[in-house]
Amino acid sequence: MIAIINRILIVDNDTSSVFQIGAVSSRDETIILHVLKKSGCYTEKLIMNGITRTTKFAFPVLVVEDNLLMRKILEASLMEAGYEVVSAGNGREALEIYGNGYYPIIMTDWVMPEMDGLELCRVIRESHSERYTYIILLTSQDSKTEMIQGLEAGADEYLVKPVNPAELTVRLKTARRILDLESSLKTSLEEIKNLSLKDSLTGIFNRRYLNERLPHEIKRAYRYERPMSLIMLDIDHFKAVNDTYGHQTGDIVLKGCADCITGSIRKEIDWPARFGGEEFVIVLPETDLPGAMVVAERLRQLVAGRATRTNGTVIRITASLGVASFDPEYQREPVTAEILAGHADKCLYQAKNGGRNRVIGIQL
Ligand code: GH3
Ligand code: MG
Ligand code: MG
Ligand code: MG
Repeated sequence: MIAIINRILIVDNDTSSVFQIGAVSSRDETIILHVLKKSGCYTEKLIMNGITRTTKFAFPVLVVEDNLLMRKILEASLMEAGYEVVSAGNGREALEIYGNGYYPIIMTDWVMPEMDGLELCRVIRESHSERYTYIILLTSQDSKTEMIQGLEAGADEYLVKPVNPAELTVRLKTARRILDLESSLKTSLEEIKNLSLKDSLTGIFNRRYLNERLPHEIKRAYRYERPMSLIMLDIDHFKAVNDTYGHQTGDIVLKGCADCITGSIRKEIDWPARFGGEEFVIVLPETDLPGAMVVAERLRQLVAGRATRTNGTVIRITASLGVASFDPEYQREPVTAEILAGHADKCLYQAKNGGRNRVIGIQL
């Protein structure tokens, strides 16, 4: 396949390699990220205004072998194939190296002093590390019993010594294929998990996430003896918005309100969630009542000040807010997620009864 993107020619018909092409263009400069995955290395090309910068990344392999000569031969074959090699003389040394960085592929000898290959396999599998490590076990005998023992210990593959360089290359290709599959599966699972914790209309966290995370946030406040607050926001007379303009327009207004909340809080620290219907919760770690009241009042003004324009009409809404705060240092009764949310809800109810479009707060 030949494609021309902004006068830069990309040729992609090499069946032995996988191309990943990402192109971003701006007005008068062209940036093309061109990643080529070969057997042992990644090549990244950044092309900007006709100037090409190429960066080569080698794929790391941890080689564990006590025999120096064997180790040197393996290292040479792997480097020849384009891999970056880090070596260890036994299982214990390998674990130290493994503990300081992620190695997607480990190629280990079986018989070694201090810790042998089987034990190394077991320890790595028991560590339940977040990312998968593909383990190739090197054996000196081609016996079924040894092979089964190795695979049972957690190895993915075994190679009989002396290792044939061509076989080594194809085994590593298999390892890369499995690792690629594992990583794309993980990405998909993360995406699914994210989707299950986010509200589809507003894009912010849902009630399920709130229920899961709020108790942890409270525990954290107790552990570090830091104040914490929770705001509950409910749009005033929202039923009337739906009744007057239709449910679809109501959805647009709701989404706008969520955006308004997200845009007005401290990113990475505070987090909002859709509690249900037209109610939102904002969790404010490290925030005492006066601080939370400032945030809530600013939010009230922002919601009241914004206008949604659809089909030639301008829709304005207001919201009522309840705030509940606690400080572990002065807290007599232990606070739970239900207690904190319950108090914020009571304040919200008072704000509604007091005429709406207002903030009421309580120190627990
Ligand atoms: P109040 O000031 O007392 O809170 O009055 P309200 O009308 O906002 O409260 P009420 O609980 O009577 O009505 C809430 C409305 O929110 C009714 C429901 O149809 C609407 N609503 C809930 N979820 C959604 C949604 O996802 N989209 C839209 N468009 N409306 C929703
Ligand atoms: Mg050995
Ligand atoms: Mg309401
Ligand atoms: Mg409501």
